[in-house]
Amino acid sequence: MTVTLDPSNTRTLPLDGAYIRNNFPIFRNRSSKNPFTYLDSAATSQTPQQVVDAVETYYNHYNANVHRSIYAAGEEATEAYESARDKVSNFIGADDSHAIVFTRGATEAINLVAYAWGRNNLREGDEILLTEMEHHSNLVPWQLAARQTGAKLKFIPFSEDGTLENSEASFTEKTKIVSVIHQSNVFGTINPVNEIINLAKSVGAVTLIDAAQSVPHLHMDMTSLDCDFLAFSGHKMLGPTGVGVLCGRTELLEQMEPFLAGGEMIRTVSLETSTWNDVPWKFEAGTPNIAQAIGLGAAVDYLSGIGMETIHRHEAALIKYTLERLEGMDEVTVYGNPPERGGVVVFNVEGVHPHDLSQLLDRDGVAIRAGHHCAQPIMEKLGVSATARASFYLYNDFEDVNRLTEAITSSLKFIT
Ligand code: C6P
Repeated sequence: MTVTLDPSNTRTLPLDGAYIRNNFPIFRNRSSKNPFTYLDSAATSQTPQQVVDAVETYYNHYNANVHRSIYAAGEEATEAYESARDKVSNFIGADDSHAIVFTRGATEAINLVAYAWGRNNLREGDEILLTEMEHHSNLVPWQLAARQTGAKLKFIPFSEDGTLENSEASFTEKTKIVSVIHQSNVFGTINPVNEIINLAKSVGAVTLIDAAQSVPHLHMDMTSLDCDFLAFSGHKMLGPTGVGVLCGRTELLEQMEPFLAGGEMIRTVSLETSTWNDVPWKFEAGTPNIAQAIGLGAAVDYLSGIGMETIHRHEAALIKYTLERLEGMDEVTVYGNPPERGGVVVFNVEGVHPHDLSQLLDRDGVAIRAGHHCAQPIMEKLGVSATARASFYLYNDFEDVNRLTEAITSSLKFIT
């Protein structure tokens, strides 16, 4: 693959963003006066033609329900749906001890555990250990579980640089579940989850990793990570919206009561009672998001074809360059400076509200996120109500960073 040089020709990127963008129809379709500079992949990534084709092929050639249709199209649909499950499992290095449950997204995957595991395993006085940098999706479900069971929430704090503080003291014999964000959607911090999982194991706690921002960007190996649950979303890793994954330890999933109930998740039903299907189908009530799961399978093929380590190195080079450019601008404040980070940066520009900044940048074709990033407790600790955020993926390059900083400069001129 060709490489992209930065404007001063001193650095190269592992991937050629322009070449990769050719696979993504949106970059052709949206370019007008300015190229579409998409810097919001942490919210939702763009979709390559290969994923669109997989979804279209399902609808055009074998659209039928799964697991219940005894005719060729239905069997093809079941085969493609189950093959997507195998692809996802291989992609994250899961072995037989872990099962892949398709959900609507990371949010639903975490709610599934908080509800179906929490309801039967948490008691008054137990501790649920989270960090202060959780996305609302890994905070609010645990607030509900605590309210329902009498368990207590505890938090590992983070410091000014956006890294977790020494967490050892937070683990006690009362800790029953440790649920932590792997890569922060605000600071980009890659948290030391191996260390956290080991500490959790030492007190006999169950572990959940919110991998919504890490599975799309890092090489993941469930066998060595060895957490009990891992949650992530398809739409942040080139897949369609409406599909996500809970990878769970089979033994725990078998012990858990169902989350949603209805068709497909049962083995037998009488008027009075029911028995449950095997894991993972016990947790997939009703008709699943078939096309979306098949699309996720195609996304995983695409990412594997490029290589997760290459993608991570690409984003590391981009974020390094971005930080140099932003830190050179007097009006810009960057929040956090974690040594281990992914391709995400949050910042504010003096005198410009992040929402206004986002709108002004949009005039130059630059799409960033502005707001609290579904992490209001982080904003509160930083003492701001909102920030701007730029996030990168494999289709970005140095030109995108230049367009971001140039657009910030023109916004400042526009405001003053
Ligand atoms: N963060 C962001 O712009 P869903 O919405 O279920 O696909 O993912 C929820 C979620 C869970 N955990 C983390 C760490 C996340 O970053 C997200 C989604 C997006 O930061 C949308 S708010």
